[in-house]
Amino acid sequence: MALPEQAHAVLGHPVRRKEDMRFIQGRGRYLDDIVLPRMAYLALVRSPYAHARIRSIRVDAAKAIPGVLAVITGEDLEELGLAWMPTLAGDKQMVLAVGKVLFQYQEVAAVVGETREAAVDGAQAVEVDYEPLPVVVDPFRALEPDAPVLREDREQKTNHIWHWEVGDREATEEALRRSDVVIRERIRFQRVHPAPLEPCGCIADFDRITGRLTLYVTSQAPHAYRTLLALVTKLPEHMIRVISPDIGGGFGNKVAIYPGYVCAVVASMMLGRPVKWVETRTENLTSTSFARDYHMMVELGATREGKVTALRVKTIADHGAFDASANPTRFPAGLFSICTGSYDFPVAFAEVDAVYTNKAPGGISYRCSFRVTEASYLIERAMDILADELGMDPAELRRRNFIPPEKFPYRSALGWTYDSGNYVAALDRALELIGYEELRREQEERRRRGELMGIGISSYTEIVGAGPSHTFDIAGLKMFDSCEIRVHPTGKILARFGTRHQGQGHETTYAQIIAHELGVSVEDVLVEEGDTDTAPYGLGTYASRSTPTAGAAAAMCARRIREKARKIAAHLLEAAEEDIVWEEGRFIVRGVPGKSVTFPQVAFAAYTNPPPGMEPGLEAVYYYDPPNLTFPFGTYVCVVDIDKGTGQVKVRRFVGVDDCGTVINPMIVEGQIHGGLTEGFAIAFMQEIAYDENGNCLSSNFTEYLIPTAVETPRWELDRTVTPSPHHPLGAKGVGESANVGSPAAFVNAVVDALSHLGVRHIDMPITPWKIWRILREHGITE
Ligand code: PCD
Repeated sequence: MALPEQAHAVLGHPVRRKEDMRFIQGRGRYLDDIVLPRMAYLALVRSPYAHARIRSIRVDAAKAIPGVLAVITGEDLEELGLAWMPTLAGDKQMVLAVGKVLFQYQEVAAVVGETREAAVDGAQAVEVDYEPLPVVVDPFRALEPDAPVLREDREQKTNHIWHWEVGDREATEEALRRSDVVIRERIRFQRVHPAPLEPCGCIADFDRITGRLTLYVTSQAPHAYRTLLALVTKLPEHMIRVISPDIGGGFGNKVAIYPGYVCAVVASMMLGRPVKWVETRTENLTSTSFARDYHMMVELGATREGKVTALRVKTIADHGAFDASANPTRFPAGLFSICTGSYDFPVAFAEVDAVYTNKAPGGISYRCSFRVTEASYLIERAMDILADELGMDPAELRRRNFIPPEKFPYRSALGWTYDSGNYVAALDRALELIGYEELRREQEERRRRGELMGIGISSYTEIVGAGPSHTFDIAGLKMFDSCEIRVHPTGKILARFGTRHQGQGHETTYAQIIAHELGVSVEDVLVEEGDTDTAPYGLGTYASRSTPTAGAAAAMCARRIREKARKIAAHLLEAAEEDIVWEEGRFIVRGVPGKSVTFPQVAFAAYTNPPPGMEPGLEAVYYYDPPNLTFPFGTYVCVVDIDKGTGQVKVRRFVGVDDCGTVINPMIVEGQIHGGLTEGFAIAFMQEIAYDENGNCLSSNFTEYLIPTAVETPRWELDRTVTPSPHHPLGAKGVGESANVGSPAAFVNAVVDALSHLGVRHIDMPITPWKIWRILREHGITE
């Protein structure tokens, strides 16, 4: 029997995305496409104030509006014990405001209507009497002893949330004292927000007869939602079914549980009808999880020859009104301790203090494995500042300090064991592609002519793929992931996972892994995710963990299937099991040419002719707990030209060399990097969730919070190196977030490089033309 053509060539090939058949034909089934019989709609009343006491809420006028079915306030939820809910960070958050509001756009009441219009009209008719309170938007001000205490619900009467530190404080201070050179800089990673095409939403469908709750929800982690809902609502977990339908982008925005979901569940239980809540773009930008907002003070020591000696970082983390980040329990500041980056630091010390302010809650990981982006930006910026201080080429400084390839597995000063890396190779390839030497010559020449051109490098290292479960959990749930494979008698396969893609292409890449392991074609494998009734338990898709965890589970599960298949093959080939070898996607008898069976033949036998005594069928499930995280890396090089008249920065070229170990699908990986670079570009030059001094959000829609279009977006020139992960069954590392993590520093380094001869050392993002124009004016370059 001839083998399917793709069988041996699936892994590492640009297999077209199976899911695109429905996506590009408008046949995706997103949350708002789902319409259930008798479905009602929910809208939220939100606070216009950033800090105010609630004197009263009057709902009569709202209830009188035709089509309004119910109005729910914080007091109603209090009776159910649901006015507050736990956050994934171990804090608690108001579902609907009780007593006071803590940020503009906070959820104050929920109105359910027959139609979306009725719900919105009802929400507008709810009358809330507010007494404004003093507002704190600056986290430094929030820490002052006389600052108003925002969270009166807490025992601790300050705005300080927690302190976290790692590393050797004394040794680091000592090393800094002894260093020839120490650079110090205050670096801010501004507040930003993911902008998925589809905002967040849900349909809660409580069936009063069966007592079952079905929650359709835009969730990156459906199983975690089910368990947490069971714990919070006290509904038995088997009576809850969470379904994540097609999701139009997640980017970390769809990990947390939002007040709207809880309100929809309560409303559905009250009314005995399905209730849909879908937020607007403004609601998304102003109230769901923001990202970053780190104020970092960095000190980096070095010898005069440019060998780094110590790194110390002190960070103030602005969490807004509630700490609603989604970090592993042991790591309140996420994986920020990867801040030593790609460099061989003998000692380091990092500390983070988290603070409440009158801003939207969160602190989530927007395309970032738990605060890796902040860490990577910090170290890549600091290395450039050091190079400037030493008068050394930034590429040369990096080269001198990289962890050398022979030192892997490498234990970092802050305690991580990096699995594998070859940083020099990625840097060299990137410099070669961009023509670095030539560009430096050109820059000198242009400077002589008074033109502004800069080259920026970022040699990032990430840490992705949490677990291992002994160190990683979210809200107590251990971080591993799973795969279940069912082989049907004709050899066709249904595979289910605990993860949930949001556009990443799992339906294709997981199929590639299984096809590779079992010698079948990609078309023969159907991948399903997102339904807690059918999928094995897993912690979901974020932090670039799917390939490192569920991807590994897919390979291990397929190998488990293959072990049973080998026994069946031995039976079919009338040979001893030891003599059966798996070669090029079929079982052959060692030393007997021509005697072989294919996987589908074995599958058929599993149901029609199993060996005597063997349990029939061919199914397996595998829970994969990774032994370590994976550490992807790469080098980005960016060339910019600055227009002296307008301050406009033009990205002339951008080269990216990424290394995510073994690549499963190069086309998908390239797409991931394009997306991440475009986001990094937007963060560097365009985006900030900003507030005025009264806590009014100044970035509540896409005319203020800018999204780059094809017109602004530079052309990305990509290449890769391949340094497999030694502990992943396929050698693969995560890649989904790499470009967002690594690129902001490349852009900023390029701009600062263009201006460094003027004495400019650092510019905080977003680097708008206005900022640059002002700098140029200060230096008398522009009128
Ligand atoms: N891959 C391959 N190879 C390798 C790796 C990887 O091929 N080596 C591929 C896979 O399979 C898939 C992808 O690629 O498909 C990705 O992967 P990963 O890295 O593993 O990751 P995941 O887990 O899957 O995912 C996640 C990510 C994240 S995290 C984010 S943000 C973003 C990214 O992903 N998001 C998104 N990307 C994306 N895309 C899209 N389209 N959409 C979206 O939403 Mo977070 O934490 O959540 O923040």
